[in-house]
Amino acid sequence: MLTFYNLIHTQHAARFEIFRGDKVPAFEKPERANGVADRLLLRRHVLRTPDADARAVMHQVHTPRYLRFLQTAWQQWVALDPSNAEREAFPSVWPVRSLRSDIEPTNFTGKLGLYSMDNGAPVLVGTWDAVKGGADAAHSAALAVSRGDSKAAFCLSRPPGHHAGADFMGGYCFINNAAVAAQTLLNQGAQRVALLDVDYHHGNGTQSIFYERADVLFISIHGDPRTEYPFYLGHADETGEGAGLGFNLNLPLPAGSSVAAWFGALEAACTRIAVHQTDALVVSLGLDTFAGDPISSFALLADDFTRLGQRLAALGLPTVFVFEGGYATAELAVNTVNVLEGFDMAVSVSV
Ligand code: OKP
Ligand code: ZN
Repeated sequence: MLTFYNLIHTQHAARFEIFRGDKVPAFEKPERANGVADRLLLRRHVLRTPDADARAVMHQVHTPRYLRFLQTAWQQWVALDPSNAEREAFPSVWPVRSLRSDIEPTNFTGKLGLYSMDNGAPVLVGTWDAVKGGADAAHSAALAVSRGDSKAAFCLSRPPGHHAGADFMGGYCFINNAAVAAQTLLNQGAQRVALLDVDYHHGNGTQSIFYERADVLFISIHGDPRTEYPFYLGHADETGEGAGLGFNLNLPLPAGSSVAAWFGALEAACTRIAVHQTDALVVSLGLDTFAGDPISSFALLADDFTRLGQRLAALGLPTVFVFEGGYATAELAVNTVNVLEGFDMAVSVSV
């Protein structure tokens, strides 16, 4: 599997998050991607440094005001008080229903809340560089697949991206790398892209970016939002709007669902992708469906990830894998590489 590795992901490393009212060590940490990179090298996969600038594509999936804010947020935070350089910027107030989000406040706290969906994505000194590097990696992977350099490519970066919408961050995410990859495939000539999100959590950001578009079919298998994060999106009745009607498919499963139930949903997803006459596939590859994940409640085991890769390869599509969640750090590398090697294995058998 050809991997584009964002080496500067380490520049975003939140010290903590708020969990059940306590400050706890952040689940989303550099060791996650480091471990995957180490295992890819051990297994003799090729790791490339991203070589393309995603700036223009980022503007196709995010708003100008959001990108402008994110790029300068840290400088604004430190300008408030030089001692803020030692602090991470967490939002504390949000424009919920009846409050306005059309006017950008001048106050930093006002802006940070406007552009956040929760308190799970603190801005740090290296956040912009890390997430820009992630977008470059996703863009580079999609370009490589478009050029036919490789049947499939893997964007290895963190923090993840699928909760980030056109103009907001949240749930550890800032820039929607999977949306960048899908947009790049379209820009390079694909007519129809399918974006399959297999992370435990619904990809609300990705869904919202493409909700009114027919060129990207979004499909997600995830924990039922009635009980699982992100709670406010991901229900089965969300089928798209306007031109996008019929191009959004949510397959929520109850927390605690069996492996068989999960693969049943995967089959439904693959059937929908097959009838879509898809030119290319993006996979939001979250590994938090693993039975041992500390913040999720599905039951997949190491071999199930191999089977997932094999099933995706059977679709026969140029494919870009984009790394998302997965917090059982000790097992994460094996599970991730199992998906990629399951895919490679099935592709080499079919040619
Ligand atoms: C990201 B991904 C605030 C954070 C609440 C957020 C979970 C984000 C999961 N303490 N938890 O989809 O794996
Ligand atoms: Zn997740």
